[in-house]
Amino acid sequence: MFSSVDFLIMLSLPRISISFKYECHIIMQMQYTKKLIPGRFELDTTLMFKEPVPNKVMTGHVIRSETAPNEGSCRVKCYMEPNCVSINMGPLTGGQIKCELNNATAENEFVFDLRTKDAHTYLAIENPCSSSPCLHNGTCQAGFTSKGFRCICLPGFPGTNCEAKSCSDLKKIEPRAESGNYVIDPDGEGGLLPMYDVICDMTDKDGVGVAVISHDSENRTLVKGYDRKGSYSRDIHYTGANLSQIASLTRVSLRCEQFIKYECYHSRLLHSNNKVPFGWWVSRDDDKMTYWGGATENGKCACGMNNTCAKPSLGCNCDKNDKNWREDSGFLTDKTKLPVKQLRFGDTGDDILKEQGYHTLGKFKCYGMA
Ligand SMILES: [Ca+2]
Ligand SMILES: [Ca+2]
Repeated sequence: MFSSVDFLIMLSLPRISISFKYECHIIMQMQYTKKLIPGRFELDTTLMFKEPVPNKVMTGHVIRSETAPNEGSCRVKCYMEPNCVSINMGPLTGGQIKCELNNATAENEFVFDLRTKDAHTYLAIENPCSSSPCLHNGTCQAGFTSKGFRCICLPGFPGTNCEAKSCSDLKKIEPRAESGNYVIDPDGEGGLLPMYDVICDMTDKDGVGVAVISHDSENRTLVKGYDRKGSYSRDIHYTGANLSQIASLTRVSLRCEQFIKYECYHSRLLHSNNKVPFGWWVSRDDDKMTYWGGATENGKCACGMNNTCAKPSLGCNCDKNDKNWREDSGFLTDKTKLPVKQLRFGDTGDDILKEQGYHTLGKFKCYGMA
């Protein structure tokens, strides 16, 4: 709806737009070479000024005071100052007016900072920063990017809106951060969206800051009536994040883990005569994983690692395949494979033997800094 000019700034007073544009060019040529972070001009940024409010000024947020020949020049000065979002303009005296550049607008908590002052004018932009989108004391600058703002973040908070990469990063920078819901962005300014509502447990694992991702299959769940190998299948859906985001979290974390348990009654897990297991878990990249929690070797459960299984020649307690309730459980810890995407089981089809099992899969947790 707006025509394209060298750069575009929305003015509510069209008659001064020409001199305004001219001044912008002059100032830009002076400033262009010495800026490290590109300003509004370089990024072809738009500011939307609202209607001027006569006989008002905003107090307590002045970042700089300047003089200018007219209101349009004041707007230019605000445009050139990345933190400026509103202006107090004084009366014309000696051919100049005073322009106070403010880093806030009279909204939300600052609404009472707008005071009456005769012969002055308050002028504010449509301010996307008034909702404080930048986390962790990052500075919000209006008029940048397609969202209408950008965040200048403190070190250690690389996300687009100054999110931390992980709960451990957050805890390191803010040691007093408490357990609760946080937004983290494991790949920082990279293309993956932040993960919302991640629980950071700030007391587990000696208080290093543990990211906890929930899923829809945490309850102990019956497996019955599925005899063929892997004929029982349960997809795992994680809360608040997709598998790409979780994979990114595993890469920035030192350790990740997920508890897995199979309780069995005459239901084999990993052992079979032709080496194809009855049950397995599927990695995030769709690999069929044939070891169980607490083990690292294919065909083994935790008891198989230290030769304590119910039948010592087999790798899992459940592989004894008898009329006793048994269980195999432990933590999966290969962060290049986790989290568990799917669970598969079998050998629960014989009604006379009362074959059955229960699976339990814990929340996915990552902590430490890789
Ligand atoms: Ca990101
Ligand atoms: Ca059986």
